[in-house]
Amino acid sequence: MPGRGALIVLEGCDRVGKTTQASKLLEKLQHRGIPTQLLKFPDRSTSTGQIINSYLTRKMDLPDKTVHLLFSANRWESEPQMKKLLNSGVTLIVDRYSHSGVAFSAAKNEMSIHWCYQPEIGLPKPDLVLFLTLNETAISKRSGFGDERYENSEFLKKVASNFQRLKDDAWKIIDADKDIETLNKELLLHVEKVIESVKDTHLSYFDPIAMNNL
Ligand code: FDM
Ligand code: MG
Repeated sequence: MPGRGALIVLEGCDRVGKTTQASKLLEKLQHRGIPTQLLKFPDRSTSTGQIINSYLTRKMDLPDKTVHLLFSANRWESEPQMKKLLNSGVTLIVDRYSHSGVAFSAAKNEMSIHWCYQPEIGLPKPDLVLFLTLNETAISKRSGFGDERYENSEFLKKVASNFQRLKDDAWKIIDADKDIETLNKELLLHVEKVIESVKDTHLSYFDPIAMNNL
């Protein structure tokens, strides 16, 4: 039995390098013969993803709670496939997941963190969350924001403080202020360790208890 794959999530604020690091991890794991797939949320290619994309690009307005639930539904659309892949031994590298869902929506002050977490209950829980951080100076040196919703510093400060409240034992806080290759090697060490340690365990799920203190 090859055992199950690991669910590995890259999180953090905008422009910290999540997408670059996720595809490099995929490349390296596949090169080592470890079955791996890359997922990205929001997945803008699905039916819910297209509405989310229209919202993010300001082509459509939607009430805050509606958008929140759409982001969650966008993950639920992938859930059957994620479970199938993980249980058949495929490791998933995921670029943003439920933590972005909660941290971004709760930053709008319309919904509590607790409320935002509810629709995530039952989704596969990550074995490892690589949370990439950058200080203000380092971030200001990176290329600027685009024109999507949420791309402004004030809002992202609130998102960052929400992320701090979501940390648990599965999180590794990583200083991303280093060159791409050095950072990727550091991430790969954590990833390989987790792949090895979870392969004979059961997948776990977000549960109501984890968020009791929010
Ligand atoms: N975002 C992302 C959310 O608000 N909720 C979610 O559940 C997810 C996964 O969507 F501002 C936000 C984060 C970001 C925007 O994400 C688009 P990408 O990574 O830039 O595509
Ligand atoms: Mg973006």
